Amino acid sequence: MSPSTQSPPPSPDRAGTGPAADLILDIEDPLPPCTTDELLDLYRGMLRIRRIEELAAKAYTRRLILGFCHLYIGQESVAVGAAAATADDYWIASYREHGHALAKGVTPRKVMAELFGRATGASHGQGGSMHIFDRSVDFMGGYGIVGGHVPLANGIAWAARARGEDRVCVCFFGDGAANQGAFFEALCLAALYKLPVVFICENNWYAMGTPLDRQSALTDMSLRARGVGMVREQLEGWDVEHVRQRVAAARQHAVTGRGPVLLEIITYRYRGHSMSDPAKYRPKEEVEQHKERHDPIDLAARRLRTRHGVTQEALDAVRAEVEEEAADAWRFAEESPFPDPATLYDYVYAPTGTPVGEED
Ligand SMILES: Cc1ncc(C[n+]2csc(CCOP(=O)(O)OP(=O)(O)O)c2C)c(N)n1
Ligand SMILES: [Mg+2]
Repeated sequence: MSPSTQSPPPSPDRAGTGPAADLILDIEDPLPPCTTDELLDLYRGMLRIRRIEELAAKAYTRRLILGFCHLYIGQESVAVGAAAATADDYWIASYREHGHALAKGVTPRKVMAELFGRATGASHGQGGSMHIFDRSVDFMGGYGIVGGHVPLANGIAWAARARGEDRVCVCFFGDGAANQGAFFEALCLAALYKLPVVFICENNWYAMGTPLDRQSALTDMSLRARGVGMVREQLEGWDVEHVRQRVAAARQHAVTGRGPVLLEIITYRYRGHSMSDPAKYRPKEEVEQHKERHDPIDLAARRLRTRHGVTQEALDAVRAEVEEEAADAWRFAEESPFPDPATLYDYVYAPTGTPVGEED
């Protein structure tokens, strides 16, 4: 490049000039298509989340689960597709995180026991539905403050890079969170420092009862990346294989030092915002139509039958396995003890002197 065509370095004189480039993720699908066994695994993973949450809803109405409870039903393809691309990475999520925890490998028993508030739960029964945490699979928690965990993803990614790990932090949040201040600040710094983060905005079109077009003048949430110079992509999330591919592409971008990526994945929740929301703000037909057209579990089952030649009997066998696993998780939770009240203040701060990475 000749000196005359080189752009001058940024300086105070030039501040604010020039349009921000729109950086679209330009990595093609990095993985070969799913084998039959891989797709069956994804199908199993999605069914597992759905059945465990259906049981959780039942337990909630029987008052075996108390407090808040936000179900992920309908969105399963996002967490399960992402897990297939980032199994060994760090994850962090919001309060709608039962599905993410299960997809990342927290066992159904530990998840259900946590929902029941029992000592055998992932967070010793002291976190509950919104605060499942399991360091053994690097599931760095669910968080209740909307957008509040997004800056934490930066810290996790910074630490991973400082330790020389070739790993990213995958950060899940909602469309509502993408309107929150901490989100903007975190995005800005992640792009500046080229942190290895894959930000996944799960756009389910609602923040509590408010549809996206009544929360934000901009409804393409991936465009939030543009203002901070971050790479972005928007995709539909019904097809678990497609999610797996695009998250793998985003991961490849982030882990090779090219900086973070904002993926906006369009999805839909079938239940109310939480167990106490009758969801009167949207017509029933909207939900029914969506299930009919885009249910991720039905879509995977259809593909397994038509493209992979899997029989209905084989799919039924997976369903039966998942059913037994969920029933076992309920039994385990119900039979487990409540935490000892003497442990009430445990796990709030890391014990003094605990080396980083060795906390409980
Ligand atoms: C800072 C903050 N403001 C408000 C709330 C109350 N609140 C809880 S969930 C929620 C909606 C968030 O919607 P979204 O980010 O789209 O996630 P979704 O529930 O759809 O998964 C709100 C406003 C909160 N928990 N924290
Ligand atoms: Mg939402």
